[in-house]
Amino acid sequence: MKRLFLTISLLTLFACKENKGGEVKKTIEKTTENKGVSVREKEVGTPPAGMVWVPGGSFTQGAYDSDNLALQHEKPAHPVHVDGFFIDINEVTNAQFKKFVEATGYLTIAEREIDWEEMKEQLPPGTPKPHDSMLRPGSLLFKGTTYTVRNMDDFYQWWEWKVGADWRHPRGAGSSIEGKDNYPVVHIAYEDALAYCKWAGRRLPTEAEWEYAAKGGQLNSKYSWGKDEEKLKTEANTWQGEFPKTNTSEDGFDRLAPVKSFSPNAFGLYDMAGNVWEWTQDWYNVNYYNELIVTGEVANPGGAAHAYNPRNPYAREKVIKGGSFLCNESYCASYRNSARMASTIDSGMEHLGFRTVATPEMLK
Ligand SMILES: [Ca+2]
Ligand SMILES: [Ca+2]
Repeated sequence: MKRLFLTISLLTLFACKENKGGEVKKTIEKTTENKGVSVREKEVGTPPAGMVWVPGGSFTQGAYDSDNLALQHEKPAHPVHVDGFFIDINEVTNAQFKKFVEATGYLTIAEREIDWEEMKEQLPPGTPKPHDSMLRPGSLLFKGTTYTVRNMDDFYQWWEWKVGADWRHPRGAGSSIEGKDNYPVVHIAYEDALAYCKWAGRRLPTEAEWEYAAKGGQLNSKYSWGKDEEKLKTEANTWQGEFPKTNTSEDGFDRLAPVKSFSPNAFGLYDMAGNVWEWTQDWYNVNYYNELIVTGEVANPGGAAHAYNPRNPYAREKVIKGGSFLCNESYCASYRNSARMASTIDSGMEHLGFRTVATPEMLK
């Protein structure tokens, strides 16, 4: 485990603004922008409760040149086709996760004891052992600051390791999920999400599936609701004000919001922007988009063969999508469809959850 070092991965995402492959990307935008959603869908039957069918089609994955908020790792944009799939209309809730735990007795990673010998194998050699008081079950909480942050790379200023924080205690010991059945479950590590999927007969979306679904059929849209940046406050739970010091909560929520608090996108999907980040099944590899761009349109890409992140070389990271209640234009602006971040597979956070998908074959 390396939960304490999840935060290293955050560094990856807010640097390296250099844009490679821009000329190629322009070509792709022209060739795919009007393809639209495929109309050659076979009959797939009635979606399971809480899911909708997303018809397959081709789209441009990644950030356009015109997106001045995009980070380098959202580029180059590249053509992708995804087959149709069913997807949860909302982030998995506390009530849903509770059913799984009650049925299986599953213990999330945040609730388990920490094995330092196991943890240190995934950390840079020579990393000192944290004090024993820190090596206890817990997770990462957003604590904010009381001052204006000058060095936005130093996220330790607004995140803290909290012993006792887990999905049942989202703000640490003493907090609870009582009365919050319809809130997204958080402090869920990748392994936890996989365990839920296995029990539910589902799987996690690929990054391409997730991004395609977020667009809601508006294939050139920057946001899940379309192109209008001015609608951010009314369409998603994000952060308003000076991050991470002052959240003015103009969208109505200072932290998590119940799922479905904002309008769905055109596919009927809620909170594809903001509220909680969502796991995908793809490994995070900084070279992956550059590899895809040379092959032409790729059908159902499943992510890189292995994780690779030079800024966090000992970690095994997966791609997460959608941003959270902490996203702000001054920091990561990750409420955009193409935004992405890496998270170590054994790490949960206060703003990280998931939703599931299924193919017709999985439901037979
Ligand atoms: Ca908010
Ligand atoms: Ca979300």
